Amino acid sequence: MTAVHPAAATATLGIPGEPTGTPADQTADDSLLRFPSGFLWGAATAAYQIEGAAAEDGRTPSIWDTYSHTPGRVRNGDTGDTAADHYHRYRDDIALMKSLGLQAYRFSISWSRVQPTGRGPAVERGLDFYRGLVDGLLEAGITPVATLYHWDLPQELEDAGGWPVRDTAERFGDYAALLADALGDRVRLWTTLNEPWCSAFLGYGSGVHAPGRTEPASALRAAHHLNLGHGRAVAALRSALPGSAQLSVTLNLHEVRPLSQSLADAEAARRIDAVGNRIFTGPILDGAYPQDLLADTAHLLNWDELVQPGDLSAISAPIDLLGINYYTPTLVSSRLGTDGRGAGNGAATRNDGHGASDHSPWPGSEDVIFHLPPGERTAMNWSIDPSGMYDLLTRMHRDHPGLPLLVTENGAAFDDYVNPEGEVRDPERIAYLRTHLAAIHAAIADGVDVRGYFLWSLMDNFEWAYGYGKRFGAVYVDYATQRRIPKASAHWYAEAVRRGGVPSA
Ligand code: IFM
Repeated sequence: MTAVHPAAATATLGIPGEPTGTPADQTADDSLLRFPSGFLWGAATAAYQIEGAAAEDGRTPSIWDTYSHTPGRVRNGDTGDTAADHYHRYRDDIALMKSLGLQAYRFSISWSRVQPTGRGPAVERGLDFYRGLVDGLLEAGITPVATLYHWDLPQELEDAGGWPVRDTAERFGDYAALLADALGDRVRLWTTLNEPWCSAFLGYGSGVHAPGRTEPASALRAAHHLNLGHGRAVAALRSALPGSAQLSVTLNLHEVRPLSQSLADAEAARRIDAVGNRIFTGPILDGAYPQDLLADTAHLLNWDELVQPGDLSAISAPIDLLGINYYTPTLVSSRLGTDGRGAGNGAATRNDGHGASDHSPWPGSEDVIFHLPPGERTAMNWSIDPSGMYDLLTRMHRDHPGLPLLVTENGAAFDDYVNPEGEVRDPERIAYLRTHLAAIHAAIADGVDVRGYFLWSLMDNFEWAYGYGKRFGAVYVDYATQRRIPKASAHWYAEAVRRGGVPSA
């Protein structure tokens, strides 16, 4: 068992515990929606999106290095080679977080930086970067939240078959053990995977993410091996970390809504819920793949061969928190059994909001049509609907009572710019954050156990296939100079953190 590092022992770790008080208790100021004390207020980033230093200190390429360097894959030919240069500027970035009063920072670890090629011993220089980052956070009084995997598989592991092959899950377990050893004395809150749906279905289904493969069966196989990798990582972390460590996985759960009350549209929603959500919550939280998912995809692969004895008990090892990323709801209808309408309550689209491709990221459910709901959208063309946050949180609480939830990502891209006064005014983002936090507050008031909120993102960064064109940050990054300019939303969020709540209107 790892001993506790002195910096961690003395720091206020802000580990999400039982919230004390409920929003309803705290009505001293009616204009403020006050969150329970102990609610953790943070911001999130991911390694490939901000670090840069792609070839420094022994780091080897990940699938995202390969993908972004492949012409035509990423808008404008952007790559993560330099990104926001966080690898060299992390001390300043910590000071910035401290100045904003952030209580927690969720970051991811680049696998190929700490274990080049994905196998064998760790590289100390790579680990030293994360040790320095975590120590700096602890010294600043900011709780570090480490995500082991945010989509950047070492290229050598992809060359050996990637997530569709079982060995990758075993390698992930080894990698987790190595990190528990290196950082387990100072990081208490761990997330195994970020959004495995994207890794499996955008990476191996529609191909709009690295490694860019378009193989429906491989996408399903990848999903199972990501689940298994999560289970292996939980086992490795549990056996090495102090009992106070808290383990989680982060899912981008889809708040799926049928376009109409028709049976066909309800069936479309069921299918997307199965292959978008329950393919992960089923095995991880309930110890089984849903029967309807198995039936929907039986023509694509033999699940009995894929899922080996012992897999489901490994995958369903208890976790302490479930991380949920929510941005926008998913509105669907069925091509079958309808009148072939295109518009209805919103324009029908091949694009489900995850990037256009001739290949579906929904294996077995290619007949589902996606719709853009009317109303306001972000720069990603994602509809703005905080009711989706409320509905998703209450559903997860209903389906998995007793499991604390953490909103590990939420935020919006807008077309931000620096005005002549040198400021970035982003009232749309402030409205987005306020209404989504109000939705979380309402869920808590209705009994949902939500322990914290991580704004996506701390700063502008490499938005995957969209490159640097989409800005999700609360802090603006001028990529030419790497100057950081807190947007109006950063100041607004700092005030929310300071007051422990958001204005009611
Ligand atoms: O930037 C991404 C992040 O890497 C994962 N969740 C969604 C964000 C916005 O698209």
